[in-house]
Amino acid sequence: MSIEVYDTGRRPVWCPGCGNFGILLALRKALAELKLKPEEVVIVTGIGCHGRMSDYMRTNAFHTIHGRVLPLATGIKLANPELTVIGHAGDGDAYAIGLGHLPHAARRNVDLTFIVHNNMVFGLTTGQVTPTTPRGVKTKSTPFGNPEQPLNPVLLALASGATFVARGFSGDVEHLKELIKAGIQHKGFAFIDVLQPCVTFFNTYQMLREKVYKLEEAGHDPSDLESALRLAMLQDGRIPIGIFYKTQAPTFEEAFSHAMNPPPARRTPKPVDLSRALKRFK
Ligand SMILES: Cc1ncc(C[n+]2csc(CCOP(=O)(O)OP(=O)(O)O)c2C)c(N)n1
Ligand code: SF4
Repeated sequence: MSIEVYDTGRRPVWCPGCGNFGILLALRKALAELKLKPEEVVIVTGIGCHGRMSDYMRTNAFHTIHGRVLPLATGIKLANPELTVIGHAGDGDAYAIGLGHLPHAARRNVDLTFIVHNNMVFGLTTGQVTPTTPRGVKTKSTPFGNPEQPLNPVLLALASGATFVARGFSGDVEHLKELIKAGIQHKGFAFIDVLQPCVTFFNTYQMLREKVYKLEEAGHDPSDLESALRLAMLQDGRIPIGIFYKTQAPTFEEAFSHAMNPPPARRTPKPVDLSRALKRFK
C-alpha cells in the first residue's frame, strides 16, 4: 500500500525540522507495510504539537484532551477489538498530567500501541520544563536550570509490567518504522518512547545523533527482562534505542471476553422506550 493513502493533504504547521515529521513518516510507512486500511485504524492524540498527528493521518482519529489519550484508546479498543488503535501523546501529556494512566494500561495489557513524542519539553505552550527534561537544562519555566531528576519512562513501563517496551529516535525513520510495526503486531500493550527534538525550544539533534545506538546491533535479547532493566538504567552517556523487552501475556480484552461477545460496536442497539420519561413532561 502507498503511504499517500494516509495523507489528509493538509500541510503540517510544525516548525521546519521538528521531530514530529519523522514520527509521522515512520507511522505512515509502518501502516503501509502492514497493509492496514485507513478504516481499520484509529489514531488517538492528546493536546500538544504531537496532537496534530490526527489532522494529518487519513484514518479514524480522535483528538482528545491533554493527558487522556490512554483512557480514550482503551475505550475504543474495548468497544471494537477489531480496530488497530494507536495512541500518540507528548511527554508532558503522557508523563505529567496523564502519568496515572500509563502504569495501569501497561499492567492491564490492553492491545494497543502507545507512542510518546518525547521532546523533553512542553512544545505547544512554548518550552516549559516537563518530567523528562534533563537536570540543569534551562527552559522558559526553569531559567536557572531544571533542578529535578528526570523520570525514566522505559524503566517505568518495564516496572509496570508492559509486555512490549521500546525506545525510538525520530531522526532514524526506518528504525522507528520497524519499532512501530513490531508494536502494532504485538498482541498486548506496546509502549514506544520516541526521542524527538523540538528544534525551537530544545534542539537535541546533535546530542541524540552522537549518543544513540541500536540494541539489536549490540546483541540484546529482548526476552531478557533483567538485561532490559539494566539497559534502561544505563548511565554511561550512551542512549540505546530498539526493543528493550517483549513477552506474551493475556490481554485485557481476553479477560473481558465473557462480556465482549459481541463487542459493543457490533451490537444492534435496542429501541429505547421513552414513554415513561416523557409522561413526566406532560
Ligand atoms: C488540562 C490541561 N492542562 C493544560 C493544558 C495546556 N497545554 C496545552 S498543550 C500543553 C503542553 C503540551 O506538551 P506535550 O504534551 O509535551 O506535547 P508537545 O506540545 O511537546 O508535543 C499544555 C500544558 C491543557 N490544554 N489542558
Ligand atoms: S514547538 Fe517544537 S515540538 Fe512544536 S512544532 Fe515546533 S519544533 Fe515541533
